[in-house]
Amino acid sequence: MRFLDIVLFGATAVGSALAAPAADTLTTTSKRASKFQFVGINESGAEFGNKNLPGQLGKDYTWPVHSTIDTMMGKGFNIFRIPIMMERLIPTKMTGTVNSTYQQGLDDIVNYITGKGGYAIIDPHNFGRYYDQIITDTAGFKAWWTTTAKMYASNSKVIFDTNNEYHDMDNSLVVKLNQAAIDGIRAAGATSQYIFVEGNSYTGAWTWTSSGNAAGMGSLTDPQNKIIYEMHQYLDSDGSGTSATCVSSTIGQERIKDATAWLKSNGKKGIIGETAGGANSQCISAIQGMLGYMASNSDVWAGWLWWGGGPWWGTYIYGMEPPSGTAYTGVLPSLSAYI
Ligand SMILES: *[C@@H]1O[C@H](CO)[C@@H](O)[C@H](O)[C@H]1NC(C)=O
Ligand SMILES: CC(=O)N[C@H]1CO[C@H](CO)[C@H](O)[C@@H]1O
Repeated sequence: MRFLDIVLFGATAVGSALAAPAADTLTTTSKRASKFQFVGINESGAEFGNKNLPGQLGKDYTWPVHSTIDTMMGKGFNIFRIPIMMERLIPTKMTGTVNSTYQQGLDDIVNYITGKGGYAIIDPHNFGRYYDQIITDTAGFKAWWTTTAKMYASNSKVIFDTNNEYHDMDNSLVVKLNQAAIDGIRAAGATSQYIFVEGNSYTGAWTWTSSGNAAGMGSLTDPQNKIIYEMHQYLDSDGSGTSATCVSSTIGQERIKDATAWLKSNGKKGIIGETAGGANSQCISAIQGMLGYMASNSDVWAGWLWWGGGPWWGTYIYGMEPPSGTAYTGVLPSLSAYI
């Protein structure tokens, strides 16, 4: 999902911040029905209010809530993507030092998730920009990642996502930034973790070839060989994830065919890091079709994550926050076979 939506929801949904946490409690960890290694949710909050940097905790941004993690792990989810702002964690310059207020918030949610045996994805939700400028300083970007990865070097349940949805940049720059992140993470001594890389054009699966990502992204190298290609796929007409209407009941599987072929012919692993559709029968069929197709190609698809959970979404069309989020009540009950 793009900046505009985050700003919009960040501005309008703050009222619910004071609502009491969901009463759901974790009783047992559900048995996983699917073959996927990772099934999870994007947990928004810390990237909200991103026009206000650094911003204030509780006013401009918040952190995902522990009880939501409990509830969703109880339903079988095992991976949570935590969008953050690069500028909030390391302000002023990418080679700088961490802001301890923000770091404590990140540590708290990451350690909570991984302490329960889940995976936590650290997702700089920056679209390849730092203070709104396209990042061209690959050495600075590498330094940002070395500083960040050092904090989690000993936690193998952390996953590093180089950046959310690069777009409108040179494809070659996107490849260089991904490689710099990989190099920076490994240089920090973080050698056990998966690294999720993302492509240009909002890392869309449906445009993986036409955008040019297919031409260059395959050349990324990791001495630990733990790269997973994170692609995003929404099922509305322009693929932007802004409508509750899906193109057709078969659009999900159609849109990831090309990327599936690329993963197979290049011997790579992929994950759908963001997907969603409206709470209606056409979208539910489209999502089921896509996840079923991924399950039958689980040699290359490691899993999927819904967009999105988090305490401030309110009545958002794709809201996956318990107990009353639109997708939590209207879509999730139809997805149990794919978790
Ligand atoms: C650190 O972050 C907090 C909010 O997370 C902010 O209030 C504070 O101004 C920041 N400090 C610096 C030096 O950026
Ligand atoms: C829709 C959306 O924003 N999904 C995010 C999941 O992580 C994020 C979300 O902010 C990236 O954009 C994706 O947009």
